[in-house]
Amino acid sequence: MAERPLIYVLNGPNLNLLGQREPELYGRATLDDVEALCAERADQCGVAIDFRQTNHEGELVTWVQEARVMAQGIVINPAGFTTTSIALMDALLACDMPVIEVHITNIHRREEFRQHSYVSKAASGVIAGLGVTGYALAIEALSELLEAGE
Ligand code: CA2
Repeated sequence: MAERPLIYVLNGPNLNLLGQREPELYGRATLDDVEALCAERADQCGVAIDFRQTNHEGELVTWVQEARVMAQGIVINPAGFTTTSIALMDALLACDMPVIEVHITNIHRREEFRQHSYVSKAASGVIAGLGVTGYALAIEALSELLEAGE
């Protein structure tokens, strides 16, 4: 049987707190729940995932560089690095593969400082405001892009 395409699902700072604080904004699902949701959708779509979270910008950049050689696509919620990290944008721009940016909340309805994303410059698509379902949708979209050879 052919090996399944590998998608890195990367999460930025403070997302380890999901489900523990601010449920009115981010919902009640924990990051473990999100990983299970992603694994289930990946299975249905015939892809494999490597799911990770870090609070460190350099580690996230290193993982993106790793994905460049190990994976066929990236789903990323850059969290607080969305609006600040040129290093993350540069690492993603160096990846010749589809990248989908996910935000649990609709960043465009929130404070102005959340609305500019460096990461979007390197993304094939952006999903925001659909809660953690956005992760599953991103995996589905990415698997379709890979199938179509894009
Ligand atoms: O909506 C999103 O997914 C965000 O990427 C989440 C980031 C925020 O900085 C972005 O503007 C939008 C924050 C992640 C922090 O997650 C927490 C979860 C629960 C409790 C506290 C923080």
